[in-house]
Amino acid sequence: MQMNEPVDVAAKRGTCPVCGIGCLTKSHVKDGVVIKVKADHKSSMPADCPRAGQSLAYHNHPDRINFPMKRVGKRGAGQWQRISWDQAMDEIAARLAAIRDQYGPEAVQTLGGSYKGPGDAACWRWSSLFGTPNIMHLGKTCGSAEYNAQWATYGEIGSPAGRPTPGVTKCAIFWGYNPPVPQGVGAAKLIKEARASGTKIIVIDPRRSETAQLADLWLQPRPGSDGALAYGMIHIIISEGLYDKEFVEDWCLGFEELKELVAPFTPEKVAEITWLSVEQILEVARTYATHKPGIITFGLGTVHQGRASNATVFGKAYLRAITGNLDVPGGDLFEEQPEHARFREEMYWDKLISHPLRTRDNINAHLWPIASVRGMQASREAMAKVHPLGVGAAFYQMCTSSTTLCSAILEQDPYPIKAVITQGTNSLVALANAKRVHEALASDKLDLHVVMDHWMTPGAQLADYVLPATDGLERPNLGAAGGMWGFGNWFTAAERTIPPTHERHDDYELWKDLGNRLGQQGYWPDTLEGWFDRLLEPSRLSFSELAARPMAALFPTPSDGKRYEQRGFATLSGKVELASGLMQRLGYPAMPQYEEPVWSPISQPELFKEYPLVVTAGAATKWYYRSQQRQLEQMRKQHPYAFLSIHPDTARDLGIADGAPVYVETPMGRVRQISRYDDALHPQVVHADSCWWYPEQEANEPNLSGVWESNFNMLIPDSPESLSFAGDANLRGHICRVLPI
Ligand SMILES: Nc1nc2c(c(=O)[nH]1)N[C@H]1C(S)=C(S)[C@@H](COP(=O)(O)OP(=O)(O)OC[C@H]3O[C@@H](n4cnc5c(=O)[nH]c(N)nc54)[C@H](O)[C@@H]3O)O[C@H]1N2
Ligand SMILES: Nc1nc2c(c(=O)[nH]1)N[C@H]1C(S)=C(S)[C@@H](COP(=O)(O)OP(=O)(O)OC[C@H]3O[C@@H](n4cnc5c(=O)[nH]c(N)nc54)[C@H](O)[C@@H]3O)O[C@H]1N2
Ligand code: SF4
Ligand SMILES: [Mo]
Repeated sequence: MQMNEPVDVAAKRGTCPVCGIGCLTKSHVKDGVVIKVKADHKSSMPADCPRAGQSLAYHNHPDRINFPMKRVGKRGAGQWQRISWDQAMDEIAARLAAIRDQYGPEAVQTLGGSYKGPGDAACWRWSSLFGTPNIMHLGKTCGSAEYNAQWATYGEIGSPAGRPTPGVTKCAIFWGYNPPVPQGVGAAKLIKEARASGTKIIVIDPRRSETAQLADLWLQPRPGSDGALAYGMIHIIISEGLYDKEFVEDWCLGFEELKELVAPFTPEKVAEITWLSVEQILEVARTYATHKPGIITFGLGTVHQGRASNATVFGKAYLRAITGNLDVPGGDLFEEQPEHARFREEMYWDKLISHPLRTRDNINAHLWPIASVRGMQASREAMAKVHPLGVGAAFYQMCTSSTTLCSAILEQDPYPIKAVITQGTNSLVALANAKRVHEALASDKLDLHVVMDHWMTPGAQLADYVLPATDGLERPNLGAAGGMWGFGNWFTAAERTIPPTHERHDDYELWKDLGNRLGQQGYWPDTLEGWFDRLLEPSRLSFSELAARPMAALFPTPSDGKRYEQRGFATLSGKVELASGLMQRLGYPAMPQYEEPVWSPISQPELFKEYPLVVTAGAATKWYYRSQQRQLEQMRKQHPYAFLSIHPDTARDLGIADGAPVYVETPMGRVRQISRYDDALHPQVVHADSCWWYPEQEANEPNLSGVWESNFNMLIPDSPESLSFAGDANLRGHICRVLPI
């Protein structure tokens, strides 16, 4: 022990408060105050996370919201009155009851964004019991289309974390996915280890990402054109006879239709669409098909392309299937149902939703039936043959999109949304067409808007009530996003490091307290720990028993794969449905045609003359978790502004110096960012940081913490035709122009 270390401190386990990943920590607590936080090295997440050192800065920051507040002036005027939790809960519950009685329970929408811990699952539980199918969570912001495509094709999802097995996996395609940023140095190490063991590492990404820097083969497609590449690869694999004939024969339906679908996608044609070379396209197809087993990862880059994602995500699913890579060790091994916890049971929507007033499906159902209660039920029926609960897909896909949320508020189309409860969404910053989101949230047509957060976001400025949430240090956690979202099968557990400070409450308590005032008595254990006990019942461990283990985690039973040989695939036919019966039943084509994004060089050739660059926006950055942590000085020092990365030749032609302010413009307007030269980009492609706002600026209307200054999402369309078949926004891959200021 060092001489100057306080003697009465004890290292306590807990959860890192900085982002929703919720890594385990060890903290020193003195007199009830946390004085030092370190990573718990037994945790699966890294001590190397660049944000982790900021735990205390985050927890103690003077701008944190610490007390419930009620709006007393006009929406957005910044006039607040401090009230008690009881008053807030009584008033909010009374207003929700009135809205439910007048408009039906569907008129209440709950919003959650990126993964934030146990609040999300508590929110869905509440929504089910209240009777509203209108929830939004990372199923939309992180792109549900990719999982839906897999569920519609083979009923399960393969290696969602995208981790190659060194020595076994022969080829790994990181497609629109950059694990060293979201998963840290551990992921980079694994990729290097796999490569050293002989795995071919392939990266498909317009940027020279951290993963691209580790690759054997790196392809830089034009943002938004990945669907053409996928169909081109299938074309090559079929025409060169490189597919797994036996697996296709025995297990796949719709192979002839697939052949026909991809026939036009010759290497030459694909090269023209994607700005790749014919040689690259041939090489990626042949390498993947001849190095087995192989994986193709999930990726935000491929699922944030709106309607262009349809061919991309189905194309990825077809590739995994026709090469025989489904459910094989080292390939796309299927995740098993979570055996330790009963999240899926919690998400058994049509059992829970029993409110007599509820008569309508969610607000998307008329546009994107896959993302509806009807779609969820059809999908679950298909899965039921394989999984007794059969709800894996079901829950995640049922999620409204911001496009219809705005129409429901502003135009009552297809029916009114009158209340929005936002818990951990920075809605004006993270959602597409931010101006329309603003119009909806500022509208008098919205009767009630509640925001629970750690900070006063631009969206919170428009709320009627703002509520303070606990962070990781102050609340217990039953971790691992996968588990809490109803798929994935490992859980970590950590007790609170200290009791909640000020008047911060667990997100869980919001739902419990509203629920108990709205007829849900008996459904809500008194504490979050109590709810965790209930959830963990299948494991026969209590939450505190799990948290007290030397390794406070539950892992899945390892699988040898090929479980389909006994039980079939979790589809309507029990086979891999290249032509999807589920999609057809819901009114979609059985296979999606390739489509360009709404504003692309090919879909808008005339406009492309005026907007001659293509922009992809929002790759995850090291220092921030989406819109978060802009308040923290250390982060801002490292990444002070929204950067626009641009090829130096292109920049110089435009008279833009490295580090100079620029405007990025799409047909919807312009934002200001700071140029950053990147000679690894294609000269006609730029990357814009997304989710930017300036918490240090004036918080009230009209400034709203600088949300209109650099926020690329106000330049992104949200029209129904721009979105994926699941209603996911077209966040990346638009034509744009860049101008010096
Ligand atoms: N153009 C473009 N737009 C994008 C993206 C992109 O790549 N490009 N990425 C998209 C993706 S993948 C996502 S997930 C979304 C993210 O969208 P959001 O989820 O809206 O954004 P976040 O920044 O993750 O967090 C939102 C809020 O949650 C609050 N918060 C953090 N922890 C807690 C908690 O424990 N409790 C409560 N109540 N609040 C908490 C934060 O303070 C923050 O205000 O953005 C999407 N938007
Ligand atoms: N440090 C950190 N970690 C995070 C987050 C964070 O913001 N910061 N966000 C969290 C969240 S909410 C999520 S959803 C996950 C996301 O984790 P990832 O899936 O890795 O998401 P991104 O980095 O947004 O996008 C992955 C890659 O897609 C590329 N890309 C962009 N456009 C295209 C395209 O048109 N085609 C192709 N093929 N690729 C393209 C980007 O350049 C980027 O390198 O990470 C989580 N972890
Ligand atoms: S900031 Fe997020 S990823 Fe980093 S250690 Fe904390 S919880 Fe983990
Ligand atoms: Mo996300």
